[in-house]
Amino acid sequence: MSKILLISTNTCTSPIPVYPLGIALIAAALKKNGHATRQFDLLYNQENKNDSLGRVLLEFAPDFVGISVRNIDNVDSMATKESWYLSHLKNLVSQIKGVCQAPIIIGGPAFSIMPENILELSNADFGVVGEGEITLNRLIDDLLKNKKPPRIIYPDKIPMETPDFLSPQYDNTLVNYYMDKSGMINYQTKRGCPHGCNYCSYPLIEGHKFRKQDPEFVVENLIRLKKQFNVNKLFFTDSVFNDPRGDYLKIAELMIKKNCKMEWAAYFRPQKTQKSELELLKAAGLYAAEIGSDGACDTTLKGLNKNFLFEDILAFNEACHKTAIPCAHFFMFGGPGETPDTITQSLKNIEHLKKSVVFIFSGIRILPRTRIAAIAKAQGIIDKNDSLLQPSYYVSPLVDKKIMDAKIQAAFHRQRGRFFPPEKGEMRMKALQIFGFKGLLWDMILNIPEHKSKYFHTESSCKSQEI
Ligand code: B12
Ligand code: SF4
Repeated sequence: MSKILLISTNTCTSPIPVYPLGIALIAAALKKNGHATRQFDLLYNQENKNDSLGRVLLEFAPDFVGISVRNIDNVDSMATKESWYLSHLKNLVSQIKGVCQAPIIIGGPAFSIMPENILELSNADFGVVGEGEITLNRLIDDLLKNKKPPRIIYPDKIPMETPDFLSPQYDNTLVNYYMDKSGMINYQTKRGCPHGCNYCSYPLIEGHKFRKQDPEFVVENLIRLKKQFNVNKLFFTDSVFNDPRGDYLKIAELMIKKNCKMEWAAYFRPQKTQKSELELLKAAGLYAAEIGSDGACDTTLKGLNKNFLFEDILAFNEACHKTAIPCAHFFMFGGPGETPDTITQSLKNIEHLKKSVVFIFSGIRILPRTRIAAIAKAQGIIDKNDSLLQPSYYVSPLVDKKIMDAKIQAAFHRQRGRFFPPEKGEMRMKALQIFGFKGLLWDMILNIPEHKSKYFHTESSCKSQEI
């Protein structure tokens, strides 16, 4: 048995602080292989100084240290605050090396997007790309047997499938902390995404095929979260919750059957979804839907390879409206095919999205190994040797970014629930947090009468009466 310290480096709190689910799953996988783990969260630690990393390293004396890196930057070309999250990584690794000699292994979604560069930047000893449950265990076994594994371990040709999935080893202190800070914990019901949107890194992190957990297993874990940790609000972190085959409905049905009584939110793809399906999801606790609309007219949707039309976005919005499910659309302006005309068209189209919140990003963060990176290279927007570690944004050569931004800003001026630049939305959410509200928070802006907490009174719903 070895001792492994797992460190989550994510200290970003915008739009909400996010429970470090990656290390909870890695901890479960290591435990299954007979190892002892300790989870250390840098965000929690920033506020609760009683447990310094140095002291934990000395007391726990790990044989291996695992570092989880979630974000590279905040993908916002208009950010005015510090928005690159890797600057402290090298320091962290050298601090650990100063205190202990355990090999340092790095992983996580950000790492998986640019493994070579982040390994070099951090000076960690090894890196694991993609899901780490099986590969990290194998790497540790190899190191214990004095084998000489490669510095970067790439995902297995055969990824984890349904029976391999584990229950996350949620940490009690961290669950309490995140319930207090953001009012929710997260759970992943499936991995992968078969859709081929041309800017998206998700299939690179999790693979190109949905790999789903058994609904019974999902709901068992949710009930455990509720019983053991008193969690009543969740975010399903799946790339796309509504898979085209409709397996997500089985989870909802089972949540109702097993009387799960939890509120939850998730990412949805605006594909044909019946009102009856949304009613089922709502009955199962869906309180807010985040919609990956991305393009606001057919030309830009095509440019992003979304494979749906603006009428699908409208129909999904309408179905959410009819079922009183608050929904938020996320759009990116400036993608391939954007022109002054498509900007005008898109802004007009967005006006039709009644009873919804809209967040707009200007330009698209170019990530390596995506199709948009190839387009950007071909169009001379980025240099072919650009590592993309520092953010570069795709903006269609057919538009002037300044004029585009000004046009969006003018269209959204003083409009309720329309957020541009993204920091405007963040400020609004932070203001709500200051008043003690918790959850995604944008859903509260909509003021949908039927949208109230069905199952319990959260601190936020009580406080809302005080304001
Ligand atoms: C769900 C999600 C959100 C939700 C989270 C809700 C919630 N309560 O959890 C919301 C909408 C809030 C959100 C916000 C943001 N997100 Co986000 N999000 C995701 C998403 C889809 C899933 C992340 C997740 O939870 N996965 C499930 C867990 C279990 O997987 P995992 O952490 O990857 O862990 C596995 C492996 O990585 C590995 N692993 C993890 N740690 C370690 C450690 C070691 C040692 C090893 C060996 C392996 C290992 O093994 C784990 C198990 O297999 C990813 C995309 C994706 N598909 O990964 C983007 C993603 C992580 N987000 C991203 C970004 C940028 C953001 C924001 C900054 C966007 C913004 N401007 O608001 C914010 C930051 C929020 C914050 N406070 O950190 C980027 C990060 C990379 C980048 N480009 O910088 C991603 C990758 C998407 C992208 N654009 O490419 N996000
Ligand atoms: S944007 Fe969404 S639907 Fe498209 S590939 Fe990425 S995760 Fe899949």
